Amino acid sequence: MYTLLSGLYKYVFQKDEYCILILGLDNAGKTTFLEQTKTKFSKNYKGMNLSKITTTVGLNIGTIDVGKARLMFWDLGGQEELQSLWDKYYAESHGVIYVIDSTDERRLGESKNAFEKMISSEVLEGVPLLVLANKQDVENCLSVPDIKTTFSDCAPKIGKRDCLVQPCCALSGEGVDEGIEWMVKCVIRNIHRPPRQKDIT
Ligand SMILES: Nc1nc2c(ncn2[C@@H]2O[C@H](COP(=O)(O)OP(=O)(O)OP(=O)(O)O)[C@@H](O)[C@H]2O)c(=O)[nH]1
Ligand SMILES: [Mg+2]
Repeated sequence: MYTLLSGLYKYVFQKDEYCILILGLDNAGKTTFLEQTKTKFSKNYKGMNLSKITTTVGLNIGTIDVGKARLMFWDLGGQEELQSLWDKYYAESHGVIYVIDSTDERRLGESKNAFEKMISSEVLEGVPLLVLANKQDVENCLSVPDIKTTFSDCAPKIGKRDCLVQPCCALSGEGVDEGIEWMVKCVIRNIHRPPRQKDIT
């Protein structure tokens, strides 16, 4: 009877945990996106003032529950010297959210290079990629087709991975729910796929 009840309890309440990395150049809006996500998806979370967010030097973490999935976010600093730390987290991650500042055409090539380097890592093979075209509230910003054109030569490296380019405004929250729901769907589906290369010993 105890086993039956504990099994039932686990079935109803136990969450499957997934680690999601939030990457992108400095000033892209990663920490703002994380705070907005926590505010939207956690009932009792009293969000911080988004305008008070400053550049990330280490990492920020956050957890949300979406249905039976628990997403644990690692938001890493995007400054050039901090990008060398990104790959230390790849092996643990089930998904990557890559944030782009759509108002910064000048640094779009730099952002593409950092993205390309990241997806070239074998450890991330098969991991879903959510690319956020952030700051869509700003007039004359780059559109999703503009960004897709610049990133188009990454397609062979993306390969068969799930990949979505989602327009978003981390400040207002627009596009955040769509992005998170897509990621949840992908990581759950991925769990039922054959193991990634790194898992084969
Ligand atoms: N207009 C606009 N500004 C945004 C948006 N999202 C973030 N910002 C602003 O962009 C700046 C950088 O945001 P952060 O969240 O600190 O960026 P980050 O990617 O975490 O930067 P690092 O921690 O340095 O890697 C801040 O001034 C934010 O208010 C957005 O959707 N629209
Ligand atoms: Mg930050």
